[in-house]
Amino acid sequence: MKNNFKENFKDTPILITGHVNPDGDAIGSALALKILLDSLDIESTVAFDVTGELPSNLNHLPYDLIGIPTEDSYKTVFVFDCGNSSRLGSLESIVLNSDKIVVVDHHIDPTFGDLQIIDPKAASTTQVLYRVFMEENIHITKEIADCLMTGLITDTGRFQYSNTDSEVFSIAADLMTKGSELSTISENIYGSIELNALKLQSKVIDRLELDNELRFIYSVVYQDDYKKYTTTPAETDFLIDVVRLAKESRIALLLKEQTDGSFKGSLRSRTDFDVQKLASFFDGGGHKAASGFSSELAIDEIIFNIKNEIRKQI
Ligand SMILES: [Mn+2]
Repeated sequence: MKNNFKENFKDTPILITGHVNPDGDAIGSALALKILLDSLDIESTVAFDVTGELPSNLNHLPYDLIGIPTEDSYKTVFVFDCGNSSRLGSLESIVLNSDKIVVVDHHIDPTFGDLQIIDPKAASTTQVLYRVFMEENIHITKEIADCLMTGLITDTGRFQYSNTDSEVFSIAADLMTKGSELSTISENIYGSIELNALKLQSKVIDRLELDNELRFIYSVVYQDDYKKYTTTPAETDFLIDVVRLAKESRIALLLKEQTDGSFKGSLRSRTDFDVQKLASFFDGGGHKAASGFSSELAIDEIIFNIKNEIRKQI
């Protein structure tokens, strides 16, 4: 992977972004680059399309470095963790109108970008970015290490998903050597859930439906739930991990109703079953073990289609 990454820092202003409602991997990679560019006195803006607030369990990251785009187009755009430009949301046109797009990712075949630095086998985008930094002899400070570590932790489910290989541990070990506080970050991400969101978990468990034959389990969060429990979608990302706990299941789905009545689905696999294929039925994407999609269908229709697609795979 010889890409002279630093060459792309020359043409400013620079925009740094990632997928809508960014997760730890997208925010972690974006802020790692932002910290680096700041240290080099290179002008850049980090921005995302976010519905509501950024998740509080990632607020160990320097959220204050995130801004809003001030231009209609940029000389250079860095896009992280985003396999399809439509996943940029409201920033899509700014990105596509910009002179040069550099995509750093671990999704399969990103459909856009002038320069693609991609490894679909990598566990996280921060892993891909870490390799680039190492190749280019970029000094990884403690702050950068914490950002890279965050993506590594969240995309491997705390080093538990099947994408956790020895390189992941080598990188994590090196980031710790550079000062990254693994346990503090993990505690914030997984051990600090808003009480109201935690109470909503009981509702999600109540609604669990298991298909024994397909070993498929799912549950739903409605817009009304956020009101009733005084919480927000950003605080409830952990709920899919509750759904996927059921021993009887191998495929887990959590549907979250959106403000317009459509649904966002999060899929997880507990075996080598490929949930990306299920997500792609709805034009969604992600990875073998964790994928997502959006749909305007009713819940019954979504479930009917998912079950059909599962049957095709087994
Ligand atoms: Mn990712």
